[in-house]
Amino acid sequence: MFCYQCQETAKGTGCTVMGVCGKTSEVANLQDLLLYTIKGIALLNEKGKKGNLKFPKADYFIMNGLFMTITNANFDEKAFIEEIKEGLVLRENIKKELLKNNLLVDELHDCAVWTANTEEEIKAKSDSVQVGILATKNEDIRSLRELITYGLKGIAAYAEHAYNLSNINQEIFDFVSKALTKTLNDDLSIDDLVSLTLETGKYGVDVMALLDQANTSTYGNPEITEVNIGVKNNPAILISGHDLKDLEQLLEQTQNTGVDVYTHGEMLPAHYYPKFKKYNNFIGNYGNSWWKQKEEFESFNGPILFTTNCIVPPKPAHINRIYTTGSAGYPGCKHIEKDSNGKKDFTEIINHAKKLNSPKEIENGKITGGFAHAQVFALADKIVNAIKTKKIKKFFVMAGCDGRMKSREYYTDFAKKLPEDTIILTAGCAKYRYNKLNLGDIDGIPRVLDAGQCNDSYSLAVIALKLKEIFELNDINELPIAYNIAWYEQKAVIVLLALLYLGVKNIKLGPTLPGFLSPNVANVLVKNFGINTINNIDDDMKQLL
Ligand code: FS2
Ligand code: SF4
Repeated sequence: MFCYQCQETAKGTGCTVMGVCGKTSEVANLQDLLLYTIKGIALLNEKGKKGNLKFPKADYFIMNGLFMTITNANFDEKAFIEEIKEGLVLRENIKKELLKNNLLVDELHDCAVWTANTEEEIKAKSDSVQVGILATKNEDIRSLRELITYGLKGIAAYAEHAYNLSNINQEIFDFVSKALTKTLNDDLSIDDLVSLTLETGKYGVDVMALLDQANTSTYGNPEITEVNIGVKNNPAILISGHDLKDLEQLLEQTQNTGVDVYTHGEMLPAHYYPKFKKYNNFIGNYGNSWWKQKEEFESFNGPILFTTNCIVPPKPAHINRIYTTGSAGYPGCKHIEKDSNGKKDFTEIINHAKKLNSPKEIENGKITGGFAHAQVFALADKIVNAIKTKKIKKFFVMAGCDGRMKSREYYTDFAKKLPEDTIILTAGCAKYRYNKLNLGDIDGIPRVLDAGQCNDSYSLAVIALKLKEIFELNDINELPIAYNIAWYEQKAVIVLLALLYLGVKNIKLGPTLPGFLSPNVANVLVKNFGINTINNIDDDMKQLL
């Protein structure tokens, strides 16, 4: 195996024996082979375009498969083998269509022709260097290909949540296939790949806008909300991950069952949506960000439903009360599939909850959030006034991911040390580093404004663009906004590329720069965009203030 797609990659260079995340080398190789198979399907999709042939099943397969390979989403060897088998069948069906239309004339790349009849053959293929990251020998080309691929994984994740709410943008699907096909093309220069990277950022903005539209048109615009972090006495289910449609179905099915529902990790922002407030058994948020789940699942007592990443390999004793759905998976944990209408039956989890103890309280009180674009626009006069009267000197976008590395304590300390005339704009699970610090408010505006999940970083960009318009500035970088972003997995990669596409400069990215950036590619990012990483709090604060 060789994997360097996340921030915790071994020694900052690559996991080679086993993932720091807990992924086995077998699963890592199968993920590579799934990606390879996906590229073959994308390539055929591209051929179809020449004859105006569309393959919606291929678009869905590519999206879902990419999502499955995101860090901490799926650890289940069997799920990957099944997915690859399905991909091979789909690929051959597409070929038949292309042949009928005389669109299959050139010789195809191995990723579109390789085949296997047994699991052993699939595993043997997954083991070969040819399907892995290191098959690309030039380290700069490899770095850019992977940067683009990770951005596409982020796009796929967000597109899938939107898809589950019946919001689809065909242009995004088309771009994903085009970009995947280009990562196979040995004729592309570094410059070509750099522009493809920026184009990926453009589709990052588009997909986050699509998901924002899907979420807000279905569940209303997030509004200021106090979320309970204590517990009640009923048995309960904990729902984690990012998929709001799954949450909605769970809330519907738990009505009048005596079973409560709590959010974990990135599901916290669901409480900010008006539509979810009508459910009396939707009690609050339990615990903190993803990496604290082992202890928090212990004290929660009830079953846990993962709708997406981030899964930490569970204690054996917890496996039977962990359920997965969608792109998520873990060996031994029951996976709940959707039916042909997108319906999921959570009866088994609800009945399971009834037999278990209610959650043990680990915190109490409330946390405040719900500052996505519409809510912030509603407060615009107040905010603009506070900026004009210098009560707010600067905004710090501290969005992105949290992680278990000790070095991430930097973010809590940085937040604590920020002057009192500054505001933190946050989104994603990075927020757990400072959303319980009680940093106070400025004229009633809380000093930590949480827009939502990692994809709601889009809201932060919309807010910045609005402020640029109000203050009649020419450049988004003239605003009193500094960016100190924490990354962990590939959704943060697409958020970063989206910000670069929007012209944001001098982003601090930490706690370390990605291991997949070769020195030359890192230099391109430093030279053109001023990207830099964290150093120590005092120097960084000086620089950003
Ligand atoms: Fe946090 Fe993990 Fe949101 Fe990432 S819960 S690092 O998936 O996408 O953020
Ligand atoms: Fe290593 Fe991260 Fe890849 Fe897991 S996802 S194998 S921790 S680089």
